[in-house]
Amino acid sequence: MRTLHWIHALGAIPLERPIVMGILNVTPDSFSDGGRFLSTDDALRRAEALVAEGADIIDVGGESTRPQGATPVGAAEEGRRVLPVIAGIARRFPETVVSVDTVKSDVAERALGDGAAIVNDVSAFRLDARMPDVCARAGAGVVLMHSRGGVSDMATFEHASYGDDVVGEVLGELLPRADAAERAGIRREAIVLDPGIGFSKRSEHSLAVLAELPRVVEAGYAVLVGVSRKRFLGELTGVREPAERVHGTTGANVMALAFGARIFRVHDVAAARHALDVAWAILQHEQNG
Ligand code: HH2
Repeated sequence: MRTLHWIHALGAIPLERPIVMGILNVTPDSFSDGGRFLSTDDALRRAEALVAEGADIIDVGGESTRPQGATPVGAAEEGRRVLPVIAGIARRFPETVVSVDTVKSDVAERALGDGAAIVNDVSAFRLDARMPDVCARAGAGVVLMHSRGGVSDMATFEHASYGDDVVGEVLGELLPRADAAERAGIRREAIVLDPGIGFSKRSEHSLAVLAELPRVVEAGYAVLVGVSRKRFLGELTGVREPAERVHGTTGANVMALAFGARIFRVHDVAAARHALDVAWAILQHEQNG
């Protein structure tokens, strides 16, 4: 059965249309927008713009996983960056769902207490054993993303070795994480799988995952993709500057939608909103017509 709603701590998001998750990095070092929204005021102004452009969810992160080898931050510093922003968004934009992009249960727990409804864990609960319990108790929605290694090397090629069946390996590592989450008490409808584009994956691995996305969708969980501005798009298009990769991002998102993804994590919300809504209308017309 296909999941029709994504259940989270404060309600449910209908998945009968593409859902756009706007990225808000409150970090000094993120690969494409690091340092731009470090103060709470700047971050809240950015959140307002993301909402105006049509974001359904705002994903607030305080620790970069940048490909050039990210610097891990402690839970106290990460909390100091993201918590005032999460509380501010929850207060000012009560209609907007907030997710926290963290691998740390302390940060997730405090974020859920301050108004976040979803925990986006790029390690799929590999790096903090308390994470499933924290999410289960809060009734949080969760994103379980495939990666290998720790925060500082998961977006590098350090662990990017695969045999012939990249998607098979990704699913082989990701599905046990979803099983463990369910065993900890997280409802199946609260779990979203993300194959982790660019995480421990060279361009050919990211392309293989996107081309075979229907196999990820067949696992029976809603699927999120995060292609926005990523390195493989730069390699395919020759666009070196990440902020200028919006057209490549759109191409990958539209294909992922056609292949069954329903949630799209992006920096450029208006472009994704428009492109995905138009592509969705065409797909629906095809199915109904
Ligand atoms: N990608 C990034 C961070 N978080 N979460 C999910 N679920 N899926 C992704 O693909 C994903 C993610 C990396 O992008 P960004 O946040 O722009 O960069 P940085 O890690 O440098 O902050």
